[in-house]
Amino acid sequence: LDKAYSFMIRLRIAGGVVTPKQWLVLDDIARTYAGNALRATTRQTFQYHGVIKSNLKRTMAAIDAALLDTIAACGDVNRNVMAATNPAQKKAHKAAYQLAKDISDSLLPKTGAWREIWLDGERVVGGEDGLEVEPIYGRTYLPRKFKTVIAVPPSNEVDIFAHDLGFIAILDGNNEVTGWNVTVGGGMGMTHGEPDTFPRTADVMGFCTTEDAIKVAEAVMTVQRDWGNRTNRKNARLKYTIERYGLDAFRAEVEKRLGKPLGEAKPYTFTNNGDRFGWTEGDDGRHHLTLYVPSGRIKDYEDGPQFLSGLRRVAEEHEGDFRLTANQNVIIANVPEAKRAAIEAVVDEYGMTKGAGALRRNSIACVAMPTCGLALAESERFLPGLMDDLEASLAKHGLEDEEITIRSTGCPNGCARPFLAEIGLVGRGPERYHLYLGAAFDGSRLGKLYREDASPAEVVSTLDPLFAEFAKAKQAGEHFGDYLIRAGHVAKTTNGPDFHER
Ligand code: SRM
Ligand code: SF4
Repeated sequence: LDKAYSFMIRLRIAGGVVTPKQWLVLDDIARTYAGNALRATTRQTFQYHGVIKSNLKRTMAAIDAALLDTIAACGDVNRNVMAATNPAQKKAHKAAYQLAKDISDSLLPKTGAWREIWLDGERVVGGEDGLEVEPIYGRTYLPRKFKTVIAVPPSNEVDIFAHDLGFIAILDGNNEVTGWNVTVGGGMGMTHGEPDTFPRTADVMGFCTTEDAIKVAEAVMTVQRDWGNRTNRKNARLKYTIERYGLDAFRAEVEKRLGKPLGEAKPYTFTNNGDRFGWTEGDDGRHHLTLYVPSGRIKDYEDGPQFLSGLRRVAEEHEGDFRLTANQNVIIANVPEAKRAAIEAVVDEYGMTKGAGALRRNSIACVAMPTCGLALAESERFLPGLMDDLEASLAKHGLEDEEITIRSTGCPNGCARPFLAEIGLVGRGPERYHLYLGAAFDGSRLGKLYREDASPAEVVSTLDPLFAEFAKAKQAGEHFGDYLIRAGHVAKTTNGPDFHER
């Protein structure tokens, strides 16, 4: 008898756009092989948990039948490419989504191994020594994972500064994209007690046209392929390469490979890194409904929202599409006026949530226990209870409507991008969290370690007096993270190397 191994499967869904037809297949897979749950991730895709080994091939075949795959969802390659979801900015979203798809396709490993292994495809024929040679990745792929995102201001919902490579849409007065600012060298992961490892916000490196964007992506990735550290995985992400060589040298090499200089970066403004909830109307008259899905866990909750069944019902009659957001939420997008009431009725019937309190609306928790082997503490199962207590504390100080970002992870790998939340909680051990404060509400600045190894109760008792003070002293429009810096509670982090300085 073989052991009862079970697996996590992660899909590749560039830009997080899923058709109703695909949704129904993904739902079937969840019901048949994956414990009746779909997990929307912080990279706009889905994971299945608990797929037993003997069902792996069947699950992959079903994924393939939905015209989806899991290629490059993991590994030292360009991962799922994210794009801004705002369907209300139709033209800009279309351009961002197109670029995400094009980059995803062009940086995708060309190997046929996935089909060979999972779908009994034709045997992969390699070079002289039988090994396949990838046109971009070569024989040794990248030194480490590589992540690309596309943002459309004013929303920074994709957290552009958290990723290796980013493109910020530069819009003209008609909301048309005139080109892209290029960002490089962001990343979240670090190791506790190892100050040589740190999260870092990306630098804005220059500007390019849509025509050049794929070549720019290729150039950035291949410089990292050739310059990245291959002897120490903890120092291998692009953020460390840029720290080692300097941005100027990195840009010069990218321009050399591109065959032309990048343009001067153009002005842009971000306002927030969360989602919009409830209904919005697009510039083409279509309607879009963002649902709040706690930690992206789409299932039928006992005595709670019936997300799995409800979204299945929506998919059965929906003519538009679904969009997964980088904050683990789901948008029922492109609903014609005539269908809006019917969708609304299904959402209500199944108790799906069109919003939540201000803190919850701005929350993300990574999976952590029980499935993540790297978790040092709870996260997805811990954050809701903590938020109950924090919401009570905020209400006590009249701050219940204050938009404050909060994110938790079970370890410092940073899968919920906690260092870019105004309240960041990072697991240290059972019931112990480092508390990071002072990040920017628009996702442009990292927080700082404020309190070490706090229990959940200590997190609340630490934040309560800060909320009280903030309620009294905040200036008009001032966010919590900015206030804490102005009041001298935490020092400002400027980039990454100064992240550990207190
Ligand atoms: Fe992550 C590893 C879950 C987004 C940084 N991440 C893992 C693994 C696969 C654990 C493992 O290697 O054994 C986790 C699986 C847990 C489980 O039980 O499902 C895991 N990461 C997730 C997800 C599901 C979190 C979520 O709750 O939504 C996200 C899936 C992304 C996707 O769909 O592709 C997820 N991970 C992220 C992000 C955020 C992002 O990409 O926007 C980050 C920080 C950004 C970055 O990469 O810098 C992130 N995950 C990591 C790292 C640390 C990387 C580093 O540079 O140090 C690891 C560990 C590693 O790579 O060695 C990791
Ligand atoms: Fe696991 Fe750590 Fe990522 Fe959370 S942050 S999912 S605990 S690897």
